[in-house]
Amino acid sequence: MARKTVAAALALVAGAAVAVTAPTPAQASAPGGKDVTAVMFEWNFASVATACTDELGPDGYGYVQVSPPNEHIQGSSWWTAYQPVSYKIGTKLGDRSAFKNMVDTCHAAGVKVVADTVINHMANASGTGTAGSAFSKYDYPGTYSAADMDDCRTTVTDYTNRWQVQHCEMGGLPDLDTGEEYVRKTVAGYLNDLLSLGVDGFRIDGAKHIAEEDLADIKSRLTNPGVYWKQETIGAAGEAVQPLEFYNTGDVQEFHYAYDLKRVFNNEKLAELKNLGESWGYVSSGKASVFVTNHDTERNGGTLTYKDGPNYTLAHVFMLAWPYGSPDVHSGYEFSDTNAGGPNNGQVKACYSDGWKCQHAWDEIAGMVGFRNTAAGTAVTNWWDNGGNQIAFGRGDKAYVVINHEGSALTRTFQTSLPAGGYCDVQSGKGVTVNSSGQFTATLGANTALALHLGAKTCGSGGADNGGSDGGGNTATGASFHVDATTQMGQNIYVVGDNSALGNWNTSSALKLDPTNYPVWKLDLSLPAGTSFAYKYLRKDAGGNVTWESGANRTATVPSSGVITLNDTWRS
Ligand code: ARE
Repeated sequence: MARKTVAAALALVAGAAVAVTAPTPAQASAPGGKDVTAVMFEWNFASVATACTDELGPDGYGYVQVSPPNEHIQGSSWWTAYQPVSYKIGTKLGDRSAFKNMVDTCHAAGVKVVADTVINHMANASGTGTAGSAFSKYDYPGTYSAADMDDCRTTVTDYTNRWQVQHCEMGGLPDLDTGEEYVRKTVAGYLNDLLSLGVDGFRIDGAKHIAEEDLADIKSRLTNPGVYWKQETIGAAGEAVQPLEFYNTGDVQEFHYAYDLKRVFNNEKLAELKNLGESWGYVSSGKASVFVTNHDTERNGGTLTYKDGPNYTLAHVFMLAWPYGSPDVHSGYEFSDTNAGGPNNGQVKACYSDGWKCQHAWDEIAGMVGFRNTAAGTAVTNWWDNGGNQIAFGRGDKAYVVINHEGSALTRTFQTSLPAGGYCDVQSGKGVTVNSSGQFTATLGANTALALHLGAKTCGSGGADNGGSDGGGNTATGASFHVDATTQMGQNIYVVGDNSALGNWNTSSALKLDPTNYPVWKLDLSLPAGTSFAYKYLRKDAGGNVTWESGANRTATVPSSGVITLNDTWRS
């Protein structure tokens, strides 16, 4: 199916008189050794800044992408952000100084900033924008007037018609005449303003609705014409405008990758993923921006969403482990109404509160960002599959991942190319030992993964679990801690107790619990059968300040076989 798509695309490109554009430095794939972008959809700028410091920087994300920062129509729906009124920086997400502070804070945390930019069209409405500018349809005083709009004033209906796609109104939104000098200059002025604030890259919204030569002209006017540039070109089969045309200006979002991950994870076999990439008809890897879901497709059913449970989580593990394209991790919020904007006007008081999903911080996803950075530049090695939904592969001699997407456990000795030694499985936080032949034996529960890389040799104090290094990722006997505890942004819950595995009451050796199922924090710890122990939970803030829960020490005893499950509630 995908192969036919590209054949059709190539035929169309060959047949159409594709305009030859001015040479512009093309930025191939997210530059720098760290190519994962966290897309903080509808997060306000102050909350993005905090996330850069607390999570995105430490986890190794190279980029953060923010929702459109320019003035747009007012309203509670998220899509108001896609109806520009002016290019002033000012929305419910924050003003110019909040934006600048966010860029500076993210840079200090080692994270570059991509802005979602809406430059194809203006607002289909009248009123006052989010920064106080009065406007009406086709007239945006101080920015554009009716003369700057394209001549076609009807909605795009026929996507096989190039002229219509690039000159008429997408969804009824007044289309800017980007062939015009004043419009090109004004759009470039906006992008240069963002560059002056320190922005490192742009997602070009609706790129396929703009002629590539117009984009190339605009890009050539930038103070940094080599800026990272990621275009929403989509590439639907049979359409006139296809992603390949946009290579000259930058990267293109490969939507088929996300559609195919949904199909394979929901209905087919992971073993098929063995050659996922250009041979599936995709754009070339160095030009591809990929994702499991984005803000449109999580609402229109095109891709997996957070509602798909382990299929969604494991698809992220695969995407981050697999060397194709530059991945975006969409971090959004729960919704039942597809129009609903971000909770609290974009303020994230704490991850996993008020509906914020914080996918970027899920252990299974965040742990794979370090894996990807370590594996950068290496090829797939040691592929194994069971012909069904269990796969494993290495990345050179740097990393190795196993994904068990069957409904039952997988126990196996895996052959890697990793150097012998101890590793931390960044999925479970448990220790794994690779022997001198590059092998390790492990048991993975149904719908779980295991991932090892040279950058995570030990499960350190920041890891999810410091316990049992049993060489196989198994917890034969031990304790499963669960504590219901509410926290603020930057705070984490730890457990500490009266034996060495539990840190001997030393708060700096306390074990961090996993908030994936917030407000319930969880940790599985290997302990010898029959161990009686005392323990208590504590909270640490971003500065490392410790707050103990109140009351007496808790006690428990590990059974002679299996695990004791402790269901506790934080005592404030
Ligand atoms: C809103 C209302 C509309 C109304 C319009 C104008 O919902 O009912 O007509 O305003 O008054 C987002 C929302 C839209 C919203 C818009 C402006 O999704 O619902 O419209 O903001 O507020 C096409 C484009 C592609 C675009 C998708 C949504 O090619 O570029 O449609 N995606 C981007 C963003 C969107 C955003 C916009 C563009 C607009 O990611 O979030 O819209 O800035 C085939 C084609 C695709 C086509 C698709 C859907 O698959 O191949 O190219 O995508 O159909 O038509």
